[in-house]
Amino acid sequence: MKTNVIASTSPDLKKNDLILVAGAGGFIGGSLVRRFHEQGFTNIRAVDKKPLPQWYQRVPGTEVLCMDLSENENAIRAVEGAVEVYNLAADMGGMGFIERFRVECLRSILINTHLLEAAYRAGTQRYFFSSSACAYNTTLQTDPNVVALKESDAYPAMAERGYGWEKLVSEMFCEEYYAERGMKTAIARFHNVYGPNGTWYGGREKAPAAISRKVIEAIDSGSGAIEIWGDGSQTRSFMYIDDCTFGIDQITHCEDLIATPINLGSAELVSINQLVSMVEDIAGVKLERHYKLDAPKGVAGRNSDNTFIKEVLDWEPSTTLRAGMEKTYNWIKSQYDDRKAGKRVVTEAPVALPG
Ligand code: NAD
Ligand code: GDC
Repeated sequence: MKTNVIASTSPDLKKNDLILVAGAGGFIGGSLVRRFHEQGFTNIRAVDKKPLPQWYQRVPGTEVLCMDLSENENAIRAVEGAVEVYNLAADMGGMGFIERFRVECLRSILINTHLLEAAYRAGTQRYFFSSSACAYNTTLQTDPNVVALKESDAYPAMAERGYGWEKLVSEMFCEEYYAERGMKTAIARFHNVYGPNGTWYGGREKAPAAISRKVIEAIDSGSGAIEIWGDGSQTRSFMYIDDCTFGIDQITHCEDLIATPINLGSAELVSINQLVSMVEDIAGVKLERHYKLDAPKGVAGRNSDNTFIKEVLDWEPSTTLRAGMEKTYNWIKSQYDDRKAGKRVVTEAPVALPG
């Protein structure tokens, strides 16, 4: 089985074909733009609603547009001439965000709805949509000793409130644009993606970055303690960013996966307590653990069943959590130190308070 072969897998594309990446100012979108740039693609349009200073990465030689893609006329402008469209734009974050901003998460449906129609009318040849494991039936995720989720576990549906349902309905849009109109769409259900150049503070961060930052803060402040949401028994798998961008490329260009939702996630299951121990080991410290039981916890357990992706692509995400967390922790530590020294860091878009 191929593991982490970072090679060009976009056979259909000419190097000067226009690729649109929506959400390019964010974590995965920015990394995807960088991947295409490194593969030698010369015509990349990077779009995000955030002002440029808040973009996590800015890749040289790309066209940059700052616009709100929930506005239809902006979506039409964004897809002009695009041969491929990758939609990674959404108002999202870790559990601290999606449990409190469900309306904002649901409103992301406007982005995909407008982009799909605009891409269809523009004659786009491939359209990728970033779905989520939050689309899966939550009644199957009530035990930390979870059975890994396979693609058919999304139905009968009982998705994560707000965010998960938006993903499920947007998946349906992608399926029907192919079934009824023949537009080749691709759908990946990401399982908790982490790595450098992502959100690490401000409220949208997910557990890998949050725990890394909290360990760094504990060391810096000398507090000797860390606050953990829940009782730490919750289990997850965490996928390293390079596996994610490679998987997006593979899935989008696989004829057997057109309009077919597929897991894109690691199968390495860990508890949050084990994640904390791993970060402590990387940092060379042992901390007192304070459990905040009323904090956002999401599901009790979640893992990716990679049977289907191995069968179709002969590949699965395989960067070990330890290897990925060492890179992630070190990057966040450098960001933390830079911010403390008053230097520019990856800035977090302020979380819009409701009302
Ligand atoms: P992110 O927040 O870092 O990036 C999303 C980007 O979309 C942000 O920069 C944001 O400004 C932009 N955006 C939001 N609304 C917009 C709008 N109306 N117009 C234009 N841009 C807009 O998130 P990410 O982690 O990079 O996630 C990318 C995609 O993958 C999202 O669709 C997310 O739901 C999905 N996903 C991510 C994960 C993960 O663990 N990171 C897991 C499952 C699914
Ligand atoms: O936020 P998250 O990474 O999202 O939380 C994972 C687990 O880590 C939760 O049980 C949470 O309570 C626990 N946790 C412990 N301490 C902390 O300080 C902390 N911060 C955070 N954030 N979590 C902590 C995610 C969604 C994404 C995406 C992925 C798809 O849910 O937030 O939008 O859809 O799922 O897999 P998680 O994994 O619950």
